[in-house]
Amino acid sequence: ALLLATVSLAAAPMPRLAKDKGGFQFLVDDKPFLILGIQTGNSSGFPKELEKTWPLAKRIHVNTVEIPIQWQAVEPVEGRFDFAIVDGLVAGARANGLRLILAWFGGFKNGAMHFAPAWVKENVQKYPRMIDQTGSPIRALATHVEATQAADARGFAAFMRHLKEIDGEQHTVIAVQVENEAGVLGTDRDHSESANKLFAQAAPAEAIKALGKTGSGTWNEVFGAYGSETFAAYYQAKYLQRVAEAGKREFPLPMFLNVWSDIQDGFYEPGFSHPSGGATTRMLPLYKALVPSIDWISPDIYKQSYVQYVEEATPYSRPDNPLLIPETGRDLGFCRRMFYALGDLKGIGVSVFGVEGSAEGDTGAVPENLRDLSATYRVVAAATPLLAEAKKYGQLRSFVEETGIATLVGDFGAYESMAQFGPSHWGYGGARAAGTPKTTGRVLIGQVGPEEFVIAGFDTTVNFRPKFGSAAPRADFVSAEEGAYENGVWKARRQLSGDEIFFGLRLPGAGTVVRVKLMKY
Ligand code: N0T
Repeated sequence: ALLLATVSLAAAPMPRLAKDKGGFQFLVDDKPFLILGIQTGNSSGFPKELEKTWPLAKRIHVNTVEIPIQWQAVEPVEGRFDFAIVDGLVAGARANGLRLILAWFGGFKNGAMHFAPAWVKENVQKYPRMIDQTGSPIRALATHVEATQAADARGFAAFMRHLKEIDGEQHTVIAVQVENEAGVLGTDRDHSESANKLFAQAAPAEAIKALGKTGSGTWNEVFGAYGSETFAAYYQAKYLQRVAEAGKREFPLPMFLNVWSDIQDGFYEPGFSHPSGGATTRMLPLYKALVPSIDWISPDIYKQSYVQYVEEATPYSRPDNPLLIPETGRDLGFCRRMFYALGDLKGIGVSVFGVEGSAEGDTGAVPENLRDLSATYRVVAAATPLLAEAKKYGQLRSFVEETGIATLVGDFGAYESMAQFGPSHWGYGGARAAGTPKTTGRVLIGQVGPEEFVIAGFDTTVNFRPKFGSAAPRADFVSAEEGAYENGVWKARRQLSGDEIFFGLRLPGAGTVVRVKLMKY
């Protein structure tokens, strides 16, 4: 018992999800952790490639780097593993105080199979490809084939076993992505002889139930126009569960799937507008039922329109699924949209794809094209423990400027907030916000007590008033403390008064975090 106690003291607690009133928290070292990430390019998962990326990541206030692990690189010969790459990546992250999410690029990578080892690619008898509607093989592995499932699962299990050996105590790696944007591009489903046989059979009861259907019959009979896609999703989900389960048995880190979703400018053609068989918004209920070893399912979001961004993100924020966006863009628009993800949509993190190229010709400064991202991550990181508090309290809200939207009102129990973007101008009824020149306004407001709030954002003026019906006619700031969390400790920089609060609390363009106490009178 004594020995056990010593061991458990030495080991850091497992990263894990916890749930409270306002949604999920992702806990790392038992503390709320917002994933402020970057994801490296598909072929950058080699220690030498990332030497310049680590310092860049730190400079732009990233806390987590997501990196692909290529199946073909770690199992070049069947059954012979070489994890030197993984060791090098973990060492690189540790030396720079960063966390990792490693992505197992196994048999599925955006509807294709380029990361499978040569011994899989070349042995089409043993590891057959899917067949398209015209009868031609395509560059995706058939999901229902036992040998393929077993090979991918064995590779992933070996990877997780190795991770446990090198990182089971320290947890530099905080989560693992299983495959990448699984599904098939180029066909609605596998049309091989063996797949056609399965497709002609009755659809399994668990699929029918998960998608809220009743009755029985073939896939087409039960799911109509969605028959092929549902079939593809069912066998893809089974494949992914097999792989995830094998890895989880070795080392139960949080695991997730990422999705190329079906929100594609109104086009809907499974296998063409999006990979068929992935955990799209329509197939999500099926996946939630079929992949118990997966802790959450995540959309990759590259939408320029905030309406589509929110449309794509919202289905993945559910009582049984925390929102993480493992791939998104870096520019100001995406830095604004992140505020929807981290506030109203209760997200546990975001990760920007493919910025490591910005480290080329590194001068030690923040590259121009990463300025907005760097500022955004700095401000959100400085507020993280308070944002977590607000989530516990059940009140964390997003207020984001959009073209034509310069004022937003929020409901916080006894108080109402008003966020205004840009200078005011006079119109009927008084001062109105005019919007900022580059649409930079964005703020997270979290309530951490009846009269206490955290406010983190950019280019916004924030006011409060008592909610309609309150006995007190006015609200005011009792205090407004600007500061930042450093290593979990709030460091106040100054009290904001006078011009900084007279017309409302002013958050500058550079961004800041303020703790305020209010009163009604
Ligand atoms: C992503 C990335 C990477 C008609 C693309 C996005 C990453 C993969 N796929 O750079 O390859 O590994 O997950 C798919 C975006 C679909 C947009 C479709 C527009």
